Amino acid sequence: MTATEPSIFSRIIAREIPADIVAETDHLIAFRDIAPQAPVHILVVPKTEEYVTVAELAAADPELLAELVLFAQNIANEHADGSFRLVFNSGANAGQTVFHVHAHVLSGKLEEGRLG
Ligand code: DGP
Repeated sequence: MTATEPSIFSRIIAREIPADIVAETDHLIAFRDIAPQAPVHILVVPKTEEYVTVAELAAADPELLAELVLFAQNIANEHADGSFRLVFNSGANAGQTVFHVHAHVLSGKLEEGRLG
């Protein structure tokens, strides 16, 4: 039991709030972003909310990070033509708004001025 509230993504993982879930493994979940910035915009999220940034995840559990990248590729194969951008916003000044590490899987043309 932690002192802090579960993240919004933990609440999606627990099915406490709805989301368009497209894939799930023992360690990861993927669901469509609520505010898509590309024709395919899916978030890949470790089920643990122990890590806030991708660097923390890389340092603590590189195998899980590798699993996340391969899972993202599978999602891009299934939902697009296999090409994709993988974006991790790290820190509030970089646009991170949910402090539970997650990757944006983006495919197709991005909206003007968003995410790069
Ligand atoms: P970031 O800015 O990198 O922290 O991205 C957080 C993303 O999460 C943002 O693109 C919007 C998305 N998001 C926030 N709340 C929800 C939610 O309740 N459901 C879904 N599907 N996406 C959410």
